[in-house]
Amino acid sequence: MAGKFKFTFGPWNIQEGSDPFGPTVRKPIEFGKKLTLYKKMGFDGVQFHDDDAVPDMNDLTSQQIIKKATDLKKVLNDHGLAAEFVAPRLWEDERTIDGGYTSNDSVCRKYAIERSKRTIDIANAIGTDLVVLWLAREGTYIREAKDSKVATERIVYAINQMLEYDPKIRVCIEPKPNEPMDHTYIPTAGHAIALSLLCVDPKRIGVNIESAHAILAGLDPSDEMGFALSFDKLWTVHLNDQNGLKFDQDKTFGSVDLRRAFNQVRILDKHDYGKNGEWVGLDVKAMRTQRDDFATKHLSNSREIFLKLLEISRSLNDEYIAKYTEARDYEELDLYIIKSLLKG
Ligand code: XLS
Ligand code: MG
Repeated sequence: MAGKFKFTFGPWNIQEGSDPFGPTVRKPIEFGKKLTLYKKMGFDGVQFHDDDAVPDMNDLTSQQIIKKATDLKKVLNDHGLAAEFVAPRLWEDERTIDGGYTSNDSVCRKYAIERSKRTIDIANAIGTDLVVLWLAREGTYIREAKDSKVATERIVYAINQMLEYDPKIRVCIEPKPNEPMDHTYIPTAGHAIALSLLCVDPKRIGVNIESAHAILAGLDPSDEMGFALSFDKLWTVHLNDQNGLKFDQDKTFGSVDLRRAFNQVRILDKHDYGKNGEWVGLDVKAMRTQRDDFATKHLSNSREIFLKLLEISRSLNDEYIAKYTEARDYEELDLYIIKSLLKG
């Protein structure tokens, strides 16, 4: 019997609806209020960017950052919530305009590494050993601007600095092929795992598969998950959905392609994802049209859809599946899966 899944999301998943073409359309919800919503919606863990945990951290000393993060840990405890991971937000500062670890400016690269060390301090203070790296601007708009071999070496160097800074910290790469960049250097799970082999302690590097990011790379998210699982490197997931090759939509899980969502749930369940404490993260965004009073439904609905698909997956008759695959009758298998999804 597969384990019971536990769910997380980040405070950025409840947002005010701004997009590149228009301002916010909903009132901000303060962080403390967001924390009260987690348990009500069936979520037990919180994912953080470093400055979600400690706002304005660039204006604080390391000691002040640790103190604020330690205070946050008490607040999380009061709400019965655990911190899943912390991710350095390396895409908003003026020193990361050209990327963080791969910037062409050595002063900016140094900033990115120092900032990542503060992220590790925050992770330790709020009780998690996991740091997620979404390598947002580690790429180029034009090929000639950066050298991809040097860029890869610079990412390895930065990760090594983090691994050496803290011998217990684990680093989890969240691949994405594009946006905000034209192309990024670590677009898939395969790239992330290959990169880990160049680092000083490959065992402490894993992968966070985000459904939409895999789809943008032209891949099936469940295959990306299976690949990472076969290396024991699937340490967290960011489930959502994506309608074709366009900007990163972060749609409600299963809302575009139910079968694709089903296969993600199935591969996780089949291989006991969660047995080492891994969480199911839902990196989803409310539609801009959603009113203030129901702007969290994308989260509770995504969780509900996950659990419904789990039920369907567990109800499948393995004998039928074995029979159809042995006979190489994939048409019949296809129909069986479609009918099961329709019934569910
Ligand atoms: C962006 C990512 C980002 C990371 C955490 O697509 O979802 O928010 O998950 O840094
Ligand atoms: Mg994500």
